[in-house]
Amino acid sequence: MEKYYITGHKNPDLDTICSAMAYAKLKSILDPDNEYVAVRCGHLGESCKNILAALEITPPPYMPDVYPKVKDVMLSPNLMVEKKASMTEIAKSYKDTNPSVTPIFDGGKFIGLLSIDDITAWYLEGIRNGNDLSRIPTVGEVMRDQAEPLLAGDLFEDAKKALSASPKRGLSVFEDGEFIGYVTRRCFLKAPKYNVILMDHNEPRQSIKGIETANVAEIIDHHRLDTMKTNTPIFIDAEPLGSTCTIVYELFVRNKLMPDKETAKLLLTGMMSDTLILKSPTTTPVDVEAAHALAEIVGESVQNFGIKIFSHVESLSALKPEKAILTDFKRYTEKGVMLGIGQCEATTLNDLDDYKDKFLKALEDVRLKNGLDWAVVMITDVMKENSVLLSTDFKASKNLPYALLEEGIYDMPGVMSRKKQLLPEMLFALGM
Ligand SMILES: [Mn+2]
Repeated sequence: MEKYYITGHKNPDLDTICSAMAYAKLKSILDPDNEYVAVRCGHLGESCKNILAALEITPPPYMPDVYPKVKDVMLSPNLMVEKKASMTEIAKSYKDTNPSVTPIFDGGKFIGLLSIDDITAWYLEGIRNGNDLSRIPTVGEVMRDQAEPLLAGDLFEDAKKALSASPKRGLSVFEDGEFIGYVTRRCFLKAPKYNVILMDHNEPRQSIKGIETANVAEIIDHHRLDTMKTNTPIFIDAEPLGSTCTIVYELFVRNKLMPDKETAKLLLTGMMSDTLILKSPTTTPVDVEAAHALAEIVGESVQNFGIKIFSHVESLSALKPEKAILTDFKRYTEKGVMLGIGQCEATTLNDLDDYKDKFLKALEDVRLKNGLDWAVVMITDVMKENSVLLSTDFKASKNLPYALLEEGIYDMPGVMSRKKQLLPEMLFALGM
Protein backbone atom coordinates (compact mmCIF):
# COMPACT_ATOMS: atom_id res chain seq x y z
CA MET A 1 0.00 0.00 0.00
CA GLU A 2 1.44 3.34 -1.05
CA LYS A 3 0.49 6.68 0.44
CA TYR A 4 -0.20 9.66 -1.82
CA TYR A 5 -0.40 13.24 -0.59
CA ILE A 6 -2.74 15.41 -2.62
CA THR A 7 -1.86 19.07 -2.29
CA GLY A 8 -2.78 22.35 -3.88
CA HIS A 9 -0.54 25.40 -4.15
CA LYS A 10 0.97 27.66 -1.48
CA ASN A 11 -1.35 30.40 -0.23
CA PRO A 12 -4.23 27.97 -0.65
CA ASP A 13 -7.52 29.25 -2.03
CA LEU A 14 -10.85 27.46 -2.09
CA ASP A 15 -10.28 25.81 -5.47
CA THR A 16 -6.97 24.38 -4.28
CA ILE A 17 -8.41 23.12 -0.97
CA CYS A 18 -11.69 21.77 -2.31
CA SER A 19 -10.23 20.13 -5.43
CA ALA A 20 -7.61 18.31 -3.32
CA MET A 21 -10.26 17.03 -0.90
CA ALA A 22 -12.63 15.93 -3.66
CA TYR A 23 -9.87 14.30 -5.68
CA ALA A 24 -8.70 12.36 -2.61
CA LYS A 25 -12.25 11.01 -2.40
CA LEU A 26 -12.33 10.03 -6.09
CA LYS A 27 -8.90 8.38 -5.97
CA SER A 28 -9.87 6.41 -2.83
CA ILE A 29 -12.87 5.01 -4.73
CA LEU A 30 -10.91 4.27 -7.92
CA ASP A 31 -7.83 2.84 -6.22
CA PRO A 32 -8.72 1.40 -2.80
CA ASP A 33 -5.39 -0.47 -2.58
CA ASN A 34 -3.51 2.77 -1.98
CA GLU A 35 -4.06 5.60 0.46
CA TYR A 36 -4.88 9.13 -0.74
CA VAL A 37 -4.68 11.99 1.73
CA ALA A 38 -5.54 15.61 1.00
CA VAL A 39 -3.22 18.11 2.67
CA ARG A 40 -2.58 21.84 2.44
CA CYS A 41 0.89 23.34 2.23
CA GLY A 42 -0.01 26.79 3.51
CA HIS A 43 -2.24 28.60 5.94
CA LEU A 44 -5.75 29.69 5.06
CA GLY A 45 -6.72 33.32 4.70
CA GLU A 46 -9.50 34.75 6.87
CA SER A 47 -12.16 34.72 4.14
CA CYS A 48 -11.29 31.19 3.14
CA LYS A 49 -11.50 30.06 6.78
CA ASN A 50 -14.87 31.78 7.25
CA ILE A 51 -16.34 30.27 4.11
CA LEU A 52 -15.20 26.74 4.98
CA ALA A 53 -16.56 27.13 8.52
CA ALA A 54 -19.91 28.40 7.21
CA LEU A 55 -20.13 25.40 4.88
CA GLU A 56 -19.08 23.04 7.69
CA ILE A 57 -16.09 21.85 5.69
CA THR A 58 -13.07 20.81 7.76
CA PRO A 59 -9.95 21.86 5.84
CA PRO A 60 -7.27 19.23 5.21
CA PRO A 61 -4.34 19.03 7.65
CA TYR A 62 -1.35 21.34 7.20
CA MET A 63 1.77 19.70 5.82
CA PRO A 64 4.73 22.09 5.60
CA ASP A 65 6.95 20.02 3.32
CA VAL A 66 7.58 16.68 1.62
CA TYR A 67 11.24 16.32 2.50
CA PRO A 68 12.02 12.75 3.61
CA LYS A 69 12.27 12.50 7.40
CA VAL A 70 13.97 10.28 9.94
CA LYS A 71 10.63 8.65 10.79
CA ASP A 72 10.32 7.44 7.18
CA VAL A 73 13.45 5.28 7.41
CA MET A 74 13.69 4.42 11.10
CA LEU A 75 13.57 0.87 12.46
CA SER A 76 11.30 -0.30 15.26
CA PRO A 77 12.79 -2.54 17.95
CA ASN A 78 11.66 -6.10 17.29
CA LEU A 79 12.84 -7.45 20.60
CA MET A 80 12.97 -5.86 24.04
CA VAL A 81 16.38 -6.61 25.58
CA GLU A 82 16.69 -5.57 29.21
CA LYS A 83 19.81 -4.00 30.65
CA LYS A 84 20.17 -6.78 33.21
CA ALA A 85 19.83 -9.54 30.58
CA SER A 86 22.85 -11.66 29.81
CA MET A 87 24.85 -10.98 26.65
CA THR A 88 23.75 -14.46 25.61
CA GLU A 89 20.50 -12.84 24.40
CA ILE A 90 22.42 -10.49 22.12
CA ALA A 91 24.50 -13.40 20.86
CA LYS A 92 21.29 -15.25 19.91
CA SER A 93 19.78 -12.36 17.98
CA TYR A 94 23.11 -11.57 16.33
CA LYS A 95 23.13 -14.99 14.71
CA ASP A 96 19.88 -14.28 12.79
CA THR A 97 19.78 -10.57 12.10
CA ASN A 98 23.33 -9.33 12.44
CA PRO A 99 22.26 -5.97 13.92
CA SER A 100 24.85 -3.22 14.25
CA VAL A 101 22.90 -1.81 17.23
CA THR A 102 20.25 -3.17 19.59
CA PRO A 103 17.92 -0.96 21.69
CA ILE A 104 18.21 -1.71 25.39
CA PHE A 105 15.54 -1.19 28.04
CA ASP A 106 15.45 -0.95 31.81
CA GLY A 107 12.11 -2.10 33.21
CA GLY A 108 10.56 -1.48 29.78
CA LYS A 109 11.99 2.04 29.53
CA PHE A 110 14.48 2.71 26.72
CA ILE A 111 17.95 3.55 28.00
CA GLY A 112 20.18 3.37 24.94
CA LEU A 113 21.57 1.52 21.96
CA LEU A 114 24.04 -1.29 22.42
CA SER A 115 26.43 -1.19 19.49
CA ILE A 116 28.64 -3.93 18.10
CA ASP A 117 31.49 -1.50 18.83
CA ASP A 118 30.56 -1.56 22.54
CA ILE A 119 31.01 -5.33 22.55
CA THR A 120 34.35 -5.18 20.76
CA ALA A 121 35.57 -2.46 23.13
CA TRP A 122 34.46 -4.44 26.20
CA TYR A 123 36.41 -7.53 25.13
CA LEU A 124 39.51 -5.66 24.01
CA GLU A 125 39.57 -3.78 27.30
CA GLY A 126 39.15 -7.09 29.13
CA ILE A 127 42.11 -8.59 27.33
CA ARG A 128 44.23 -5.51 28.02
CA ASN A 129 43.36 -5.53 31.73
CA GLY A 130 43.73 -9.30 32.11
CA ASN A 131 40.04 -9.74 33.11
CA ASP A 132 38.36 -13.15 33.31
CA LEU A 133 36.75 -13.28 29.85
CA SER A 134 35.09 -16.66 30.42
CA ARG A 135 32.34 -14.89 32.43
CA ILE A 136 29.45 -13.72 30.26
CA PRO A 137 28.62 -10.07 31.17
CA THR A 138 25.19 -8.41 31.32
CA VAL A 139 24.08 -6.06 28.57
CA GLY A 140 24.28 -3.13 30.98
CA GLU A 141 27.95 -3.80 31.69
CA VAL A 142 28.86 -3.71 28.00
CA MET A 143 26.77 -0.75 26.78
CA ARG A 144 28.67 2.54 26.59
CA ASP A 145 27.74 6.23 26.56
CA GLN A 146 24.95 7.37 24.31
CA ALA A 147 24.90 10.01 21.60
CA GLU A 148 22.20 12.70 21.35
CA PRO A 149 19.01 11.17 19.95
CA LEU A 150 17.41 12.30 16.68
CA LEU A 151 13.84 13.54 16.44
CA ALA A 152 11.27 11.75 14.26
CA GLY A 153 10.69 14.92 12.23
CA ASP A 154 14.40 15.60 11.57
CA LEU A 155 15.20 15.77 7.88
CA PHE A 156 16.70 12.65 6.30
CA GLU A 157 19.64 14.60 4.85
CA ASP A 158 20.47 16.30 8.16
CA ALA A 159 20.26 13.01 10.07
CA LYS A 160 22.42 11.28 7.47
CA LYS A 161 25.10 13.92 7.97
CA ALA A 162 24.79 13.74 11.76
CA LEU A 163 25.23 9.97 11.74
CA SER A 164 28.15 9.91 9.32
CA ALA A 165 29.91 12.56 11.42
CA SER A 166 29.26 10.53 14.59
CA PRO A 167 31.48 7.62 15.74
CA LYS A 168 28.22 5.75 16.51
CA ARG A 169 26.72 3.07 14.27
CA GLY A 170 23.19 4.02 15.18
CA LEU A 171 21.15 6.80 16.80
CA SER A 172 17.90 6.57 18.73
CA VAL A 173 14.81 8.43 17.52
CA PHE A 174 12.44 10.27 19.83
CA GLU A 175 9.03 11.86 19.34
CA ASP A 176 7.27 13.92 22.02
CA GLY A 177 9.94 12.88 24.50
CA GLU A 178 9.36 9.15 23.88
CA PHE A 179 11.66 6.61 22.25
CA ILE A 180 10.00 5.39 19.04
CA GLY A 181 12.78 3.73 17.06
CA TYR A 182 16.35 3.97 15.88
CA VAL A 183 18.38 4.39 12.72
CA THR A 184 21.59 2.77 11.54
CA ARG A 185 23.84 3.80 8.67
CA ARG A 186 22.06 1.29 6.46
CA CYS A 187 18.81 3.30 6.80
CA PHE A 188 20.42 6.15 4.86
CA LEU A 189 21.54 4.31 1.74
CA LYS A 190 18.63 5.68 -0.27
CA ALA A 191 16.38 8.65 0.47
CA PRO A 192 12.70 7.71 0.40
CA LYS A 193 10.40 9.78 -1.81
CA TYR A 194 6.96 11.04 -0.90
CA ASN A 195 4.28 10.47 -3.54
CA VAL A 196 2.56 13.76 -4.33
CA ILE A 197 -0.35 14.69 -6.57
CA LEU A 198 -0.38 18.37 -7.53
CA MET A 199 -3.75 20.06 -7.70
CA ASP A 200 -4.52 23.48 -9.12
CA HIS A 201 -0.85 24.23 -9.87
CA ASN A 202 2.09 22.69 -11.68
CA GLU A 203 4.96 25.14 -11.12
CA PRO A 204 7.49 23.87 -8.57
CA ARG A 205 7.88 27.27 -6.93
CA GLN A 206 4.15 27.41 -6.18
CA SER A 207 4.23 23.92 -4.72
CA ILE A 208 4.80 22.35 -1.33
CA LYS A 209 8.35 22.72 0.02
CA GLY A 210 10.62 19.82 -0.89
CA ILE A 211 8.69 18.96 -4.06
CA GLU A 212 12.05 18.54 -5.85
CA THR A 213 12.73 15.51 -3.62
CA ALA A 214 9.29 13.95 -4.13
CA ASN A 215 7.77 11.65 -6.67
CA VAL A 216 5.17 13.73 -8.51
CA ALA A 217 2.56 11.12 -9.38
CA GLU A 218 -0.12 13.23 -11.10
CA ILE A 219 -0.96 16.82 -11.98
CA ILE A 220 -4.54 18.11 -12.20
CA ASP A 221 -4.57 21.78 -13.13
CA HIS A 222 -6.02 24.64 -15.13
CA HIS A 223 -3.02 26.97 -15.25
CA ARG A 224 -0.28 27.51 -17.79
CA LEU A 225 2.33 24.76 -17.74
CA ASP A 226 5.75 25.43 -16.30
CA THR A 227 6.29 22.18 -14.55
CA MET A 228 9.06 19.92 -13.37
CA LYS A 229 10.83 17.03 -15.04
CA THR A 230 9.62 13.59 -13.98
CA ASN A 231 11.42 10.26 -14.04
CA THR A 232 8.47 8.24 -15.28
CA PRO A 233 5.39 9.01 -17.39
CA ILE A 234 2.65 10.48 -15.22
CA PHE A 235 -1.06 11.24 -15.49
CA ILE A 236 -1.67 14.92 -16.23
CA ASP A 237 -5.08 16.46 -16.69
CA ALA A 238 -4.56 20.09 -17.60
CA GLU A 239 -7.57 21.78 -19.12
CA PRO A 240 -8.32 25.46 -19.69
CA LEU A 241 -11.44 25.38 -17.50
CA GLY A 242 -12.63 27.84 -14.88
CA SER A 243 -11.56 25.79 -11.89
CA THR A 244 -9.65 22.67 -10.96
CA CYS A 245 -12.83 21.54 -9.23
CA THR A 246 -14.48 21.41 -12.66
CA ILE A 247 -11.76 19.04 -13.87
CA VAL A 248 -12.28 16.85 -10.80
CA TYR A 249 -16.01 16.78 -11.52
CA GLU A 250 -15.25 15.77 -15.13
CA LEU A 251 -13.01 12.98 -13.81
CA PHE A 252 -15.90 11.68 -11.67
CA VAL A 253 -18.13 11.68 -14.76
CA ARG A 254 -15.50 10.04 -16.98
CA ASN A 255 -15.20 7.27 -14.42
CA LYS A 256 -18.99 6.84 -14.46
CA LEU A 257 -19.30 8.09 -10.89
CA MET A 258 -21.31 10.90 -9.35
CA PRO A 259 -19.95 12.88 -6.40
CA ASP A 260 -21.96 12.47 -3.19
CA LYS A 261 -23.57 15.54 -1.62
CA GLU A 262 -20.52 16.38 0.55
CA THR A 263 -18.15 16.14 -2.41
CA ALA A 264 -20.52 18.07 -4.66
CA LYS A 265 -20.54 20.88 -2.08
CA LEU A 266 -16.73 20.91 -2.09
CA LEU A 267 -16.55 21.02 -5.87
CA LEU A 268 -19.17 23.72 -6.20
CA THR A 269 -17.41 25.83 -3.56
CA GLY A 270 -14.09 25.76 -5.40
CA MET A 271 -15.82 26.38 -8.69
CA MET A 272 -17.87 29.38 -7.48
CA SER A 273 -14.81 30.89 -5.86
CA ASP A 274 -12.44 30.51 -8.83
CA THR A 275 -14.97 31.55 -11.48
CA LEU A 276 -16.37 34.35 -9.31
CA ILE A 277 -19.87 32.83 -9.55
CA LEU A 278 -19.30 31.86 -13.21
CA LYS A 279 -18.65 35.50 -14.17
CA SER A 280 -14.88 35.41 -14.64
CA PRO A 281 -13.76 35.23 -18.29
CA THR A 282 -12.05 31.95 -17.42
CA THR A 283 -15.53 30.40 -17.16
CA THR A 284 -16.36 27.95 -19.96
CA PRO A 285 -19.59 26.20 -20.94
CA VAL A 286 -18.13 23.08 -19.29
CA ASP A 287 -17.96 24.96 -15.97
CA VAL A 288 -21.52 26.22 -16.33
CA GLU A 289 -22.85 22.74 -17.01
CA ALA A 290 -20.83 21.20 -14.18
CA ALA A 291 -21.97 23.90 -11.73
CA HIS A 292 -25.61 23.21 -12.51
CA ALA A 293 -25.18 19.45 -12.15
CA LEU A 294 -23.43 19.96 -8.80
CA ALA A 295 -25.97 22.51 -7.58
CA GLU A 296 -28.65 19.92 -8.22
CA ILE A 297 -26.86 17.38 -6.02
CA VAL A 298 -26.33 20.01 -3.32
CA GLY A 299 -29.97 21.08 -3.58
CA GLU A 300 -29.43 24.81 -4.05
CA SER A 301 -29.30 27.14 -7.04
CA VAL A 302 -25.88 28.05 -8.42
CA GLN A 303 -26.55 31.73 -7.83
CA ASN A 304 -27.64 31.32 -4.20
CA PHE A 305 -24.74 29.06 -3.40
CA GLY A 306 -22.30 31.51 -5.02
CA ILE A 307 -23.68 34.55 -3.23
CA LYS A 308 -23.62 32.67 0.07
CA ILE A 309 -19.89 32.02 -0.42
CA PHE A 310 -19.02 35.62 -1.22
CA SER A 311 -21.11 36.93 1.69
CA HIS A 312 -18.35 35.58 3.96
CA VAL A 313 -15.57 37.51 2.21
CA GLU A 314 -13.98 39.95 4.65
CA SER A 315 -13.88 43.66 3.86
CA LEU A 316 -10.33 44.52 2.79
CA SER A 317 -10.20 47.60 5.03
CA ALA A 318 -10.65 45.25 8.01
CA LEU A 319 -7.66 43.08 7.09
CA LYS A 320 -3.95 43.57 7.69
CA PRO A 321 -2.71 44.77 4.27
CA GLU A 322 0.33 42.52 4.02
CA LYS A 323 -1.66 39.48 5.09
CA ALA A 324 -4.45 40.30 2.63
CA ILE A 325 -1.96 40.67 -0.25
CA LEU A 326 -0.19 37.41 0.58
CA THR A 327 -3.38 35.38 0.99
CA ASP A 328 -3.48 34.68 -2.74
CA PHE A 329 -0.09 35.68 -4.07
CA LYS A 330 1.72 33.98 -6.92
CA ARG A 331 5.32 34.37 -7.97
CA TYR A 332 6.63 34.04 -11.50
CA THR A 333 10.09 34.35 -12.99
CA GLU A 334 10.06 35.52 -16.59
CA LYS A 335 13.31 36.19 -18.45
CA GLY A 336 15.03 36.95 -15.16
CA VAL A 337 12.30 39.31 -13.92
CA MET A 338 10.76 38.21 -10.64
CA LEU A 339 7.06 38.97 -10.55
CA GLY A 340 4.55 38.67 -7.75
CA ILE A 341 0.84 38.96 -8.43
CA GLY A 342 -1.72 38.99 -5.65
CA GLN A 343 -5.46 38.93 -5.99
CA CYS A 344 -8.01 40.02 -3.41
CA GLU A 345 -11.73 39.67 -3.79
CA ALA A 346 -14.15 42.28 -2.57
CA THR A 347 -17.88 42.74 -2.83
CA THR A 348 -17.39 46.47 -3.52
CA LEU A 349 -14.60 48.90 -4.46
CA ASN A 350 -16.35 51.89 -2.83
CA ASP A 351 -14.10 51.67 0.22
CA LEU A 352 -10.83 51.59 -1.79
CA ASP A 353 -9.80 55.02 -0.46
CA ASP A 354 -9.86 53.61 3.09
CA TYR A 355 -7.07 51.17 2.45
CA LYS A 356 -5.27 51.97 -0.84
CA ASP A 357 -2.33 53.79 0.79
CA LYS A 358 -1.78 51.07 3.37
CA PHE A 359 -1.96 48.46 0.62
CA LEU A 360 0.55 50.26 -1.64
CA LYS A 361 2.99 50.53 1.23
CA ALA A 362 2.51 46.86 2.22
CA LEU A 363 2.93 45.86 -1.43
CA GLU A 364 6.36 47.47 -1.56
CA ASP A 365 7.28 45.66 1.69
CA VAL A 366 6.15 42.38 0.16
CA ARG A 367 8.24 43.11 -2.94
CA LEU A 368 11.37 43.79 -0.90
CA LYS A 369 10.92 40.87 1.48
CA ASN A 370 10.46 38.45 -1.40
CA GLY A 371 13.26 39.79 -3.58
CA LEU A 372 10.84 40.65 -6.38
CA ASP A 373 11.32 43.18 -9.15
CA TRP A 374 7.66 43.94 -9.63
CA ALA A 375 4.76 43.28 -7.30
CA VAL A 376 1.12 43.98 -8.03
CA VAL A 377 -2.18 43.15 -6.41
CA MET A 378 -5.47 43.15 -8.25
CA ILE A 379 -8.54 43.88 -6.22
CA THR A 380 -11.59 42.40 -7.84
CA ASP A 381 -15.16 43.46 -7.23
CA VAL A 382 -16.90 40.14 -7.78
CA MET A 383 -20.33 41.76 -7.85
CA LYS A 384 -19.65 44.49 -10.44
CA GLU A 385 -17.04 42.40 -12.32
CA ASN A 386 -14.32 45.06 -12.21
CA SER A 387 -10.85 45.27 -10.76
CA VAL A 388 -8.27 47.85 -9.81
CA LEU A 389 -4.57 47.14 -9.88
CA LEU A 390 -2.11 48.36 -7.28
CA SER A 391 1.48 48.23 -8.50
CA THR A 392 4.93 48.91 -7.11
CA ASP A 393 7.08 51.39 -9.01
CA PHE A 394 8.45 49.40 -11.94
CA LYS A 395 9.31 50.78 -15.38
CA ALA A 396 7.32 48.22 -17.41
CA SER A 397 4.15 49.15 -15.53
CA LYS A 398 3.86 52.15 -17.92
CA ASN A 399 3.28 49.66 -20.75
CA LEU A 400 0.17 48.19 -19.13
CA PRO A 401 -2.98 48.85 -21.18
CA TYR A 402 -4.88 50.14 -18.16
CA ALA A 403 -5.82 53.73 -17.30
CA LEU A 404 -3.76 55.19 -14.47
CA LEU A 405 -6.17 56.42 -11.77
CA GLU A 406 -3.42 57.81 -9.57
CA GLU A 407 0.20 56.97 -8.70
CA GLY A 408 0.44 53.14 -8.57
CA ILE A 409 -3.26 52.50 -9.14
CA TYR A 410 -4.80 51.35 -12.43
CA ASP A 411 -8.39 50.88 -13.49
CA MET A 412 -9.24 47.51 -14.98
CA PRO A 413 -12.89 47.59 -16.01
CA GLY A 414 -14.22 44.10 -16.74
CA VAL A 415 -10.96 42.43 -15.74
CA MET A 416 -11.42 39.55 -13.29
CA SER A 417 -8.80 36.97 -14.11
CA ARG A 418 -5.18 37.10 -13.02
CA LYS A 419 -3.99 34.32 -15.26
CA LYS A 420 -6.10 34.92 -18.33
CA GLN A 421 -6.17 38.70 -18.42
CA LEU A 422 -3.57 40.28 -16.13
CA LEU A 423 -0.59 37.91 -16.41
CA PRO A 424 -0.49 38.01 -20.25
CA GLU A 425 -0.64 41.84 -20.14
CA MET A 426 2.20 41.98 -17.65
CA LEU A 427 4.29 39.66 -19.78
CA PHE A 428 3.47 41.82 -22.80
CA ALA A 429 4.43 44.94 -20.85
CA LEU A 430 7.78 43.28 -20.14
CA GLY A 431 8.25 42.84 -23.88
CA MET A 432 7.59 39.08 -23.94
MN1 LIG B 1 -7.81 27.26 -9.38
